[in-house]
Amino acid sequence: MKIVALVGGVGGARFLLGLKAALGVPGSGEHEITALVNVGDDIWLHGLRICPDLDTCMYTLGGGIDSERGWGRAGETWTIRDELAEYGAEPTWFGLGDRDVATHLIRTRMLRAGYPLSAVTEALCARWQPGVRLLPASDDRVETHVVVDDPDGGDQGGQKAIHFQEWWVRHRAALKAHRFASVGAEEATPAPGVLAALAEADAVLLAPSNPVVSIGTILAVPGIADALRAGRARVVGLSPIVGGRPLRGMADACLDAIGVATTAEAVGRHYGARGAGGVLDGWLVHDSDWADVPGVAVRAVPLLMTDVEATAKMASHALELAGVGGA
Ligand code: FO1
Repeated sequence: MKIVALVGGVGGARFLLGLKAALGVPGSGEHEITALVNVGDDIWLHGLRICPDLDTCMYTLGGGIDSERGWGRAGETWTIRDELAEYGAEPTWFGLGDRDVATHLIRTRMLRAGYPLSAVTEALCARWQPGVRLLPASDDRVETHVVVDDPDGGDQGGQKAIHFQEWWVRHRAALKAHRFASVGAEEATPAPGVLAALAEADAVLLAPSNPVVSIGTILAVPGIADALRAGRARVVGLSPIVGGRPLRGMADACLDAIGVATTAEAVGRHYGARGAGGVLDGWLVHDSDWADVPGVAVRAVPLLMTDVEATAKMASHALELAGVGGA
């Protein structure tokens, strides 16, 4: 079976661990997982190209992640970060770990040599062997920027656009977000292999990632949402909202900004039914929630990714709802 999953960072990576377990990947090779990974968080810092969601997936699946933080490397040291701070080299609010910097140096060197991000990711994954093909949603820059109240705007009520990472890491999403912009989306195309993977998929899953700045930003790449709708595979999403709250991160702040309530039902309706301009055929909500999403088959199952086994059960439920059966 060929399964495609749209994923963001921490939640998406954890989901992929469970999906691998549910399908016994890598194993006898009859199942193949391709992850379409969000690139909206990517940022140039200190001359290096940082790709948080690709790296979180690569490290998590390759066994190098710091599972406490959910990003960056286990056993990390911070000498470079501290030395940069000693020079007063801004920004100091984004911590680059020493081991992590090696990844960014390889990526930056390859990008500067003209390799597309998808080729860079493949080269980095040769070391980490994630067991899942990691594809950036696009090889083009499609960066998420957030329009916020300008903290220095005084009483003019000024607004300004800042990079998602500044909003997320420096301000902890505390600045009210008015809207999100996927800068570069108009000119972007899906990375090589993305449309083919969607065309050949037996099932497509939307991981329980942030619906706005992870799944939404993947669907903002021209051609990807249409490919989900045109594909023969059923599309099943898993709600990242449980009991009216996001399980991690600050999805509520993002949903507020686009006027979507922080409920499993509202997010399901936001993704929409395939037949009505949306992308969903099925929607999994946590067993304490319910959702009525017209045109979409809804199932309530446990959705807490407490460990790989629990996540594997979620993935199996999603695969069943997608009509390809569990493991
Ligand atoms: N998140 C933080 O809250 N603080 C950081 O200093 C930080 C550094 C960082 C470095 C590399 C990387 O790949 C991720 C990093 N993150 C950090 C997490 C990152 O902001 C998030 O993982 C995603 O962008 C949102 O999912």
